[in-house]
Amino acid sequence: MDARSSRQSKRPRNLPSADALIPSQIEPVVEEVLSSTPFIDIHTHLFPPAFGKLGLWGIDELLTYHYLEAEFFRSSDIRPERYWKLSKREQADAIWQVLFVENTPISEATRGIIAVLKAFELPAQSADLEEARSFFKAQPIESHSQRVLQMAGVSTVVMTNDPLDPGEQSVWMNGLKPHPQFHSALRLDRVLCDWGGHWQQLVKQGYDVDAQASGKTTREIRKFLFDWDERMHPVYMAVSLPDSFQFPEDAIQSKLLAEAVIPSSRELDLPLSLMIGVRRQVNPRLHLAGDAAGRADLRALENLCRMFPDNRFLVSVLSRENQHELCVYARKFNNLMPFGCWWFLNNPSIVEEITRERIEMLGTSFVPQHSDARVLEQLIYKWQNTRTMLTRLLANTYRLLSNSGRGIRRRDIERDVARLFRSNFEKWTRLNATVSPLSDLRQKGHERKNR
Ligand code: FIX
Ligand code: ZN
Repeated sequence: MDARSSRQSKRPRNLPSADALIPSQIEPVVEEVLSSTPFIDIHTHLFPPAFGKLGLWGIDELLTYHYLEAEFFRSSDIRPERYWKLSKREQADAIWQVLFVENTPISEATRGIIAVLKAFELPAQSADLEEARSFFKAQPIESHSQRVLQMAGVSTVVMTNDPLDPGEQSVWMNGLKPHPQFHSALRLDRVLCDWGGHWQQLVKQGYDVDAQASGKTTREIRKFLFDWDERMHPVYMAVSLPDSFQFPEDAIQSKLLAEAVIPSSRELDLPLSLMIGVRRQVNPRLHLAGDAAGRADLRALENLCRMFPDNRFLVSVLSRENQHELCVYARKFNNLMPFGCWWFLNNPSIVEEITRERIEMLGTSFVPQHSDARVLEQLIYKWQNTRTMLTRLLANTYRLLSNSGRGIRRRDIERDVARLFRSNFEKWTRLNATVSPLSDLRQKGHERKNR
């Protein structure tokens, strides 16, 4: 058979394959796949019940989230100093009154509270919080936390675990049974961003380090990291960095990164997560709500990716202006995995812009979102919003592809969604070896949807 007749006997090349979706099916299938695929939430500040009071949940914690506190001070005359003296319950009442009763909750964070109330069939317009309070009070935390993960469509969350946090330290030191759904991340802000304020804590833990990071210090920090790796089994090491971050530079931070953290994460085969662009405490009166964002010089990231090609970097940048550069660097360095729309970026308009840009420049080789949840039930609205936005965006992306001549099948969508929200991360971390097969998880996702 000559080449021409062989071509004629096949399906014409420019026709989509037989199982391709027709345009009107694309969006419903994308929605279905997104909702039945359990996501991995790769960065949160949540804890499982074994951490006791460190794990935040319930209506008072939801309302006193620092995102809402920042908004509260814009609409209330109460001075921060007075607010901090109130009990948690009084603070929550004040925020409810100002942001939900006296004003319409249209901001992203206030709308999130409404979505959580709705998810539990609680009133969203009452004058007080009594019904919500008694509902949460009646929930046993173990089953409640599993239910929330299920409602959020999340199989696994990654915590933020600081080995120098006094509250956490004792939990880890007393030996902890690993939780199947809460994985740890070894957070190194105190070590890397404020060595002067924390080196003595390492001394107390038995390491021979000094204030100038001289002598044996970097070797001892490596030992410290190995010991904590043994204790926590983290899925990555992490640090948040200011907009002024530079690497390399003549500073203790650079030395600790280059001689202790980066070699250890390589030897332990752990990625290093860098969250760049936070300006801590520009308004200390607002406590946790007092941090801001700044544009960073991503040449520091370029240097890290080039100088350490055998290390894997998970990277989120806080400034909107840095997002395009981050995509460009990800195209240059395959040891760089962009992730999430962090903090002030986690608003539908900005998430949409950033995610579209990433799809256009990186295909499916990034992790679109993490929740950064601090309060358990936030998982519900944050992941609901991500799924709503992604449905629109992915459906549009597939329609463009379909118009360009490549039919899109359900299994293509399933593979892409699994890659974006699971396997990119699994491949980079130890989760790879420990999670259940996606087919089992998807089945559970279907069960969730059909309940
Ligand atoms: O450094 C971080 O991990 C930040 O996400 C938080 O500290 C920040 O306060 C936050 O909650 C942002 O969403
Ligand atoms: Zn965070």
